Amino acid sequence: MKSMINAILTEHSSSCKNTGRGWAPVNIALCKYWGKRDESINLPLTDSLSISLGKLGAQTEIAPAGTDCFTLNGELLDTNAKAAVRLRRFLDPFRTATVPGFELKSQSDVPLAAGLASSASGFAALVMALNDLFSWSLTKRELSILARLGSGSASRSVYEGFVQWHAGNQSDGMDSFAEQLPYTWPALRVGLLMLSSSEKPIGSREGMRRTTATSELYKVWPAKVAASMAALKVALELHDFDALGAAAESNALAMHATMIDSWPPVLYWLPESVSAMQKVWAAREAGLSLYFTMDAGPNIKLLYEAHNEAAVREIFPAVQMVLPFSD
Ligand code: 2P0
Repeated sequence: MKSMINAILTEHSSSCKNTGRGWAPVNIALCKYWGKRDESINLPLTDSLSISLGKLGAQTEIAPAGTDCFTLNGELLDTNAKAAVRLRRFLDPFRTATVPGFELKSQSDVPLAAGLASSASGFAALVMALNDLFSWSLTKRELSILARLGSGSASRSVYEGFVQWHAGNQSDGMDSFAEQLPYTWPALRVGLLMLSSSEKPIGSREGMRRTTATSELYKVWPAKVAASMAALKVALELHDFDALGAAAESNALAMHATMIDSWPPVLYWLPESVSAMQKVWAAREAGLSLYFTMDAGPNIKLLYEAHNEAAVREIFPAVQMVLPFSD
């Protein structure tokens, strides 16, 4: 990991300011990242495609310090907390003789570890804050690669709008980065259904490991991703919402099928998740253009367009509506 970071940073001059700041959006995958070809530097087995959630994200401030001190959402992290260990490891390659530690404060708009991509916006915001602190002036592509080292999906949170993460095939990971796709969809809405905000029982890393190691169904996952990516690109090109929603929902269900096919089984759904899915399907039967996607957690993300907001709220009164293309 260190050599990869050096390869990027040797291209840029560095000087340390008093404070660095960064902000990055949450992203939701319409074609999922599930499975790694190299765990140590988060290299995925397949491409993925996401939508960033407008103003919903993470704000991070970082300053040089003698020893590390991390505050997440106003709470000081215990040194041994899982998140602290992960942050410390991520920050290790960036320490110098004059900057041995970091004081980090991060504020996230979504609950941590609830399957709402908090690590994606968190690590992307952190990399942006480091870029500001050390005045590196990194390109978006370089920021995406560094964010990926913290959390795979963070590679996509460096951008707004629709984003494709190229899996790449080099072993050094220098061709595995995300790029913004040239499409906008102002009427697109993402509806967050928070069914549980407790920490998920199996983290994504372990879930992916188990799926790739034991699921027979996972063998056809790369073909599913290829089909989903092609369908999503056509839907974006034609601005066809039903095609977009169907491709996203089908991709999410296929990912969950591979999880359920793992041994021991990985099931993130709660009874409330299934009940919400059934409501979506019933609404669709009745003619409403409403779809969903789900990640490594029980929460549901609804996909619909602005003109259907009232109808969606009638079915799901607690929905939190997000405008991915708000300005
Ligand atoms: C995604 N997920 O594409 C998929 C769908 C969850 C399900 O990216 O181990 O937190 O840090 O690379 O990025 C969650 O995985 O995993 C994720 P790591 P990450 O959004």
